Amino acid sequence: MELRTRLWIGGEWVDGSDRFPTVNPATEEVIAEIEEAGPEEVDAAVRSAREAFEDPAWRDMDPHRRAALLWRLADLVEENLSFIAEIETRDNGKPSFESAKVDLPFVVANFRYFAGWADKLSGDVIPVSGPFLNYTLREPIGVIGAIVPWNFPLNIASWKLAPALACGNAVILKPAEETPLTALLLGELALEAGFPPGIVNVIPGRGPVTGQAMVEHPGIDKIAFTGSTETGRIVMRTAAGSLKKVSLELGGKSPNVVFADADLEAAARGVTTGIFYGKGEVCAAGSRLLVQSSVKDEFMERLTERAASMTVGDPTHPKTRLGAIVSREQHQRVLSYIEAGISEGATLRTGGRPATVDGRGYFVEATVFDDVSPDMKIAREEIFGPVLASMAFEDLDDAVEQANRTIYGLAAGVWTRDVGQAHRFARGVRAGTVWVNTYNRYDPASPFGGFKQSGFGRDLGERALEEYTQIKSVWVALD
Ligand code: TXE
Repeated sequence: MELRTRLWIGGEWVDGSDRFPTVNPATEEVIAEIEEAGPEEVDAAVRSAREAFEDPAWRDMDPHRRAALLWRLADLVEENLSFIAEIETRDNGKPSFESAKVDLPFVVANFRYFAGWADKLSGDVIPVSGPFLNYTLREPIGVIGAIVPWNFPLNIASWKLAPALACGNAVILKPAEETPLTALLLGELALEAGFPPGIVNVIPGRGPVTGQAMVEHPGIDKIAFTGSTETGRIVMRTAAGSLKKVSLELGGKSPNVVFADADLEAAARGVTTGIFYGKGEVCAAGSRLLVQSSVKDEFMERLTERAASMTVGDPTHPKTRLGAIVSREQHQRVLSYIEAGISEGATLRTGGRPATVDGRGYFVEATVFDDVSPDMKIAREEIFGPVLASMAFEDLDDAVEQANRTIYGLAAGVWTRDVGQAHRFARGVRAGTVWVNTYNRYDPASPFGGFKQSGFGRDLGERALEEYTQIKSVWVALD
């Protein structure tokens, strides 16, 4: 494979109407100039996807053949894994460990999981009144516009692509402008796997240009979006123009709750990875720590020690666990939140400063704030960086109340040895995923998505099939 920089439409590399640079955030060097899809190219991608979707070669393809293509795509990602992982790390700044050992293997597993669904989509036979047979067909929606963010570029792309293809749709994928490189490789691999040209199109571009044109385009039947809550609102508003379907996986401010009876060492480990994995650029990051007051001091000591030992490093080094923040802009944003934390009176336990490797790069130290109060910015807003806001709670009711004191509802973690307490917390917290004595667990089979302003619709698992199919009810008179 080689680096690609042009638009992938109808199984061909084509030029865009503009260009933008993609930068390696660890070195500040431009990796490549990328072609950008303007409204004209978006239109070309829609035509190509629509034609491919209507073509009997795809429409009438045996479902188990679709399964075989998805399985082949998984194999191709796996065969090229080290190259793709290297590109992901250069484009995003995440450690090679994460790209090669976690993110990309998940992509492979995800395509395999949804390959298994391709020939198992069925409708129902419904007992209705009168001499009628009523049954449902589960049909693809049509052309899916997948708009994905920069934190897990290929991973989240596969969350949309795999179920969309398993259900027989055509896809136009727009990667984030910060990280367009691996999505382009995926487009090429889809053709090699045997998907007809036009079934997978990849069109990089900036959100307000390419993304906006996609959401406005009447030829796209559904937008599957992952990104910020703010942009999610714009997407939903714009999609109303053509009444296209929308699913939104948005931001979070997820609580990680440590009870006094927890295995505190395991909890300290879990809270550390919960906030610092992926540099904290994780929608489900455990960015609000709630610790029961009786063990607060002891726990904060353990945690601070762990955080302080997480030094930033060259993302390509196999031992690095804290990489570079994705872009200069995001770097500034994270630092401004740290300033807000300090000026609003939180106690800075460790970190808090920008860092570089060999004098370059957009790094930030692993940062832990203590004595945070709920009205502070760092307790309320999604920072999307390696910054933890810690608070105390008294009992279960207080923990649930504080955990829910947010506009978001993506995920939550709870650490306790009391089984009843764990389940009561899981019931009480308003979040789409709850982790008990663990954090950041994902599996292609388990649904993921938000409550409240973290969005709606579910990625992954059987539930994702509902996002990419529509139900047709067929009535047959029997007399
Ligand atoms: O996100 P955007 P940004 C949060 C996080 C971060 C902040 C800003 O807090 O600091 O958002 O990041 C496309 N029409 N998250 O600005 O804008 C865009 O090109 C259509 C959380 O990068 O949401 C990209 O492909 N599309 C989040 C995608 O939306 C538009 C992940 C996400 O970018 C568009 C990322 C428009 N008008 C950021 N404007 C998570 N929950 O995982 C932008 N886009």
